[in-house]
Amino acid sequence: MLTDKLLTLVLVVQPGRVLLGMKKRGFGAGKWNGFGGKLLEESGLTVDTLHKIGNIKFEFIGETELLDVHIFRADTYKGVPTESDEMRPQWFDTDKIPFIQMWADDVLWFPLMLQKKTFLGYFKFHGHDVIVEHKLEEVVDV
Ligand code: 6OG
Repeated sequence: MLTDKLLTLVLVVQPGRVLLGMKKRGFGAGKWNGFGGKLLEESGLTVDTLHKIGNIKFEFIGETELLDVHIFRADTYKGVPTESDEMRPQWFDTDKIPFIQMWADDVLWFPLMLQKKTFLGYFKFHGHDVIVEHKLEEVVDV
């Protein structure tokens, strides 16, 4: 039986660039990613408006937890991106996003995010690197 685990993921996006954090420990360590709600605070930033842009469910073969990740975009922020024990923030030009060092699903939905589109997805992973099945659709509203 699969149990749902709700998670949030926030992408701070400005014209031509996106803020990512290098996850230093825990789930997804060694990968660049957006920020979990708590990690955004820990990285020295606050955001005013979060636009809900997507929902992706992740299944990992052999594991009983289904990650139900709610994805938000922030176009403005306050504060200075600051390294914490968990995350090292860095801006990337949108044509130089380090997909090689990111979760394998990101290369598929980041283009939708950058075009300010909304989407629903499902990804089934074998281990942490291989996608064996996926669905991704643009929707009018999430
Ligand atoms: P914490 O352990 O930091 O929550 N997350 C994923 N993000 C992407 N881009 N792809 C995935 O593919 C992900 N699986 C989880 C959700 C983990 C953070 O990582 C995100 C959370 O923001 C499998 O609390």
